[in-house]
Amino acid sequence: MKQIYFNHDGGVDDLISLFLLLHMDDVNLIGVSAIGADSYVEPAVSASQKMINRFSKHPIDVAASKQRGKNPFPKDWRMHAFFMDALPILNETNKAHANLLKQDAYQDIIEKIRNSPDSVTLLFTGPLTDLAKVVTVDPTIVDRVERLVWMGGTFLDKGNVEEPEHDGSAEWNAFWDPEAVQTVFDTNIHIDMVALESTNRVPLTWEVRQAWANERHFPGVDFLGVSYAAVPPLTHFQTNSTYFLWDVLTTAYIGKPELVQQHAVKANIYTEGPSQGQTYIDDIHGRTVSVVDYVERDAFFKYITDLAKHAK
Ligand code: AGV
Ligand code: CA
Repeated sequence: MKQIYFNHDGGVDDLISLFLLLHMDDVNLIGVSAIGADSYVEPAVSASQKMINRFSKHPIDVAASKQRGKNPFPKDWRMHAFFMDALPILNETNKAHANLLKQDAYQDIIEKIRNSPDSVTLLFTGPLTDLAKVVTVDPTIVDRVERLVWMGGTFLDKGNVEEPEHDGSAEWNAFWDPEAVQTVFDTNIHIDMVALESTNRVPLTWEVRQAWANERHFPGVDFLGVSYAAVPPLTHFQTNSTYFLWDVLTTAYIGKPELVQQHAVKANIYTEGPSQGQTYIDDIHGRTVSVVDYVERDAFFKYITDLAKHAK
């Protein structure tokens, strides 16, 4: 059993990641927290609780983060968490399995890692702000961390940030809080970075929507289709709002690592100026990260759709 702690930021693919994690056989989900980065924190936390109440076999409490980033996400994207929180499938009457914790997310992460008998894999599908706080408050915690699996960063020329005063080279989770990435890079935690190199291979397309529609008699597949109906697909060409299955790929990598390929690089990050949030190769001062740079696209979509079919 893999011991997983999941920290996310409330987007559609973050919440679908939680849904899929709850249906993986060899995963023991020891904790969940949400940060109001690509979402507002209240609906992100509330939807997480409802997801656990609806689909988890055992209780898991949820912590909210009070941390703030440097470069805010567009409001339109942050609104998706309200849509997810309102979905009927998450609002049936269920046993209350997931309490809202009083402590801040970083305190919950420290406590859950400390109390785990085995070392813990950290799954982060938003900015690294809470983890940076964890390692700053308690630097010895890294000895109990198996590794970090993070959706973030890219070494491609083009990232996915299109904002005034920025050159477009960064990925959003890194851009929201570049200093946090630097703080985490400065530890010796093993990092698997699910970068845009691999997530660019899994856009939401009409073909994917249609495949889910065709199998909507499975409640879990219908849930995928309804959730992703909130976001724009790739039709003719990629735009700033085209949606990819960024976090779902990152989560699928936990459950089925054979889906991807990766290679090691020495990485660094710019924390200031027009390239802030850009991760870059730095053979002299960089730290080693394993970049997930390829995914078997069809096998990936089959894997997540099959997992969703297990939902009851
Ligand atoms: O950069 C990808 C990250 C992922 O964690 N997020 C969305 C995923 O949850 C930010 C993001 C980039 N482009 C977006 C994003 C878009 N077009 N819509 C919403 N979020
Ligand atoms: Ca996210």
